[in-house]
Amino acid sequence: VEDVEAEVDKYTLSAFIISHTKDKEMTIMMNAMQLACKLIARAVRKAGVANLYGLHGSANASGDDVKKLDVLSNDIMINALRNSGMCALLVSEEEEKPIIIPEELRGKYCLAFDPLDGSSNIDCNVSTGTIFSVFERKSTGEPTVDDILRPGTDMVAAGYCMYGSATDFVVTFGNGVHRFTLDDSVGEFIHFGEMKFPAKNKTIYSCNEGNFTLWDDKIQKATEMFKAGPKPYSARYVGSMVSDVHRTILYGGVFYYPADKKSTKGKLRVLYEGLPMALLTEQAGGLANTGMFKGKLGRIMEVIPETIHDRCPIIMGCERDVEKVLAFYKEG
Ligand code: AHM
Ligand code: MG
Repeated sequence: VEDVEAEVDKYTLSAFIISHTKDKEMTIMMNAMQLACKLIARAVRKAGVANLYGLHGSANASGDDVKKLDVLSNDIMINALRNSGMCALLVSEEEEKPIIIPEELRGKYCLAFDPLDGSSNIDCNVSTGTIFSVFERKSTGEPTVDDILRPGTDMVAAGYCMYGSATDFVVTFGNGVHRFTLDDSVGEFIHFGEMKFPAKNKTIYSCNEGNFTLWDDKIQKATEMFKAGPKPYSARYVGSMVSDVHRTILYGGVFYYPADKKSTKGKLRVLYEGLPMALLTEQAGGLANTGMFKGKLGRIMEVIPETIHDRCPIIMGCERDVEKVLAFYKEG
């Protein structure tokens, strides 16, 4: 009986947004966002098939088609958001400069996004994702980068869509994290449930340990600690931030991409990687810290990007494990 009821009572992402935000403009903008994610999901899936056929030698559609996916995803996002009529300024990982929306299509939201994060994973059929942060404009007149060079605490929404064995859309409006799964048969994201760190977090550490010798001694010691003792932590690292953060929230543990000798601010970008993932992590009950950055430890949420593609170090995950890493800094 339950199954039958589930079949006739689907809670869609659109319905969820309307009831949770009670905000018409947010609903329209997020409708554009979910449309873009569905289109990207389709393109990723199609390219995957084309690539596998290509590898098999029975078609010529490998290589190029697949490589163009990040460009295609970028165009999809920009068109959908621009045409929603709800945005003023867009920052994309794929665009050097911010996109100013023409006045006749302008709305109040400023968004930053990575249209296809982890795209180096496409060719081997590993999950990728779209990450986004949403700010509300404070100024009037012509939009400028100052409308988005703001701390994470100013975000009104953030989320990601993961293109894996299923397409998951995860979003927060600052009041918990919600997970939706794309039901291809009806083309809708269906509510799956609230997403929270588990009561009993798994012992997992997730980082690119190939950078070990470039890290500061605190991160090195923390990593050694995870591996030490009779019950060492498990190592899990996809190399696709969306997947690594998704797993971290669902199973527990810690994901870090710290600063190193070569990249003194780390690798990941503040506006469309650090901030949105920090808000989601905190809203799911975890912690998101920069580690030692600009002379202090601090919440990623409080980082103010200096430029639109600025970077910051990242340590995020369940409280237990983030605190374990930070303890090495606090000890001095
Ligand atoms: P990208 O935006 O060029 O895809 O790079 C970002 C990705 C993240 O998804 C991931 O966490 C990180 O780069 C992995 O970096 P590395 O290959 O140095 O481990
Ligand atoms: Mg990226």
